[in-house]
Amino acid sequence: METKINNAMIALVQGDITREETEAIVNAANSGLKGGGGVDGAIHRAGGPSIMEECREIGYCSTGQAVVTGGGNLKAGYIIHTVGPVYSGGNRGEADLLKSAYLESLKKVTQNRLRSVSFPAISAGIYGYPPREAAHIALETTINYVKNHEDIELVRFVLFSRDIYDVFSDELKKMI
Ligand code: AR6
Repeated sequence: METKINNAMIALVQGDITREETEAIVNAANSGLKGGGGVDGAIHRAGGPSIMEECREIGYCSTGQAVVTGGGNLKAGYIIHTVGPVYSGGNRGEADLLKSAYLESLKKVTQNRLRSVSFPAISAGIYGYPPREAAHIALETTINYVKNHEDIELVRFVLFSRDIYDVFSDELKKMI
């Protein structure tokens, strides 16, 4: 499904983010930028070794922050690596950290003068964030951002499974 908010199309699709053609894609990384499983593993496998070389040079990214590398062999020219929180019950600042991961990623889009970006469901896999809460934070943060930033024209949420796609579309329908 998709909906227009201010100057931006917000689109939800089921699929593999490594195949996206937006100018940037976001990676759900870890603080050491060392690669791993999930979407992080898929991006490094599909994008080739130049991405890891750049990650090694950058060295570290705190939870809730974001760093940028090139896209290697991917169609996207930029990868925004952000680190979502590990979910441990919900009383350890997880919501603020997840919001910050989306916000800092969106700021990187603006700072690099890009107009389109694709996100995975940050923290909703290995890091264990409850999908519905994760979807709500993802969509609310993005909608608020594009309301104030006309530079962004397209934000795609690329959801890997039907289940997570359905949760995101339920939450988006409630917000529009
Ligand atoms: N395209 C889009 N989404 C994907 C893809 C893909 N190719 N592969 C998985 N997903 P996760 P996290 C979905 O675990 O929870 C890594 O080891 C997945 O189904 O990738 O933030 C990092 O190095 C889920 O819905 O990220 C960190 O150590 C969503 O992407 C840690 O995992 C996020 O799941 C980060 O955990």
